[in-house]
Amino acid sequence: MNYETINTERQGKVMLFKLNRPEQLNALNARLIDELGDGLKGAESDENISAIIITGNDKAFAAGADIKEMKDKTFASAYMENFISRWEAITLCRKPIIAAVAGYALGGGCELAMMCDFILAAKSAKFGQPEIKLGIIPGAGGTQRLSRFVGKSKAMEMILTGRMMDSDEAERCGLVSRVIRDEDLISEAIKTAEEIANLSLPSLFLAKESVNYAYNSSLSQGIEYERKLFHSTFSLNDQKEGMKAFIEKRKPNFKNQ
Ligand code: DAK
Repeated sequence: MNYETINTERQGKVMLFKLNRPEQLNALNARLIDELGDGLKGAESDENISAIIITGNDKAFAAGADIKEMKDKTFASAYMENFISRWEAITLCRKPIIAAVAGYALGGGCELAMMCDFILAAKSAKFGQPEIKLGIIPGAGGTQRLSRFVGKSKAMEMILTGRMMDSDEAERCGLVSRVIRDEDLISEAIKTAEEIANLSLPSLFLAKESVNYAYNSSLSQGIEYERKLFHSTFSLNDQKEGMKAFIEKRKPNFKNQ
């Protein structure tokens, strides 16, 4: 895959997308979002890929949507071009996606990280929704996802003041799953992605679908939905293989069936 604003790297069953607009702190312009969406669609349909990583560079995961590109938009142009739809490829991807964040993850950058399945943060990571300082509000899920991650009080404070939080605060409040030394971020993300990629892909799809359902349902609906998905796992050959391997004290050899 040859793109201008992202680099791709394949490691076994893991596909890594590295945002690549370093002079603009990886500001997310339309081209980058389109290329990332296209890359994700390719990874989704590639049966040799089972897990995905999105990362940036040492200084920035992404410092937000590209302000220079956005500044002259009008209500009509934003509304008519359906500005948000480009971002949907990220949330539609069924394969597990890890955000590996070092440096700034601001505005759309923080929203992009939150669209992934979980966030591994380098010690240097800084998260924020500073849109209010530009006279706008978050527009790619920030008010909704940040509140669900960190609760109303902290989300309100972050969104109403635009202040950033560091990686330790982000871990304390549940925005990120782990904080890792900067120099180990990518190797740790790849190791984690490889562990996931060696599991049964249909089970991973079901697990991801079930967790995501928790954000769109009441507890009782979610429990009911999970139970149905759980029952369906017994139709997989991978379930037979996983349990047989446990009893035979060997590693399972999942075939994604
Ligand atoms: N857009 C464009 N360029 C950016 C940028 C951005 N978001 N962030 C940084 N840059 C550029 C700077 O302009 C500068 O370029 P030159 O001026 O040298 O050409 C270069 O990157 C380096 O930045 P600085 O010189 O500012 O670097 P510092 O280390 O001094 O400061 C900083 C780093 C991250 C604190 C600072 O750059 C900063 O405050 N950046 C802006 C952060 C921000 O406000 N982010 C939120 C943007 S609004 C939607 C989807 C998404 C969104 C909305 C709707 N839909 C689909 C509906 C999202 C909106 C946003 O994200």
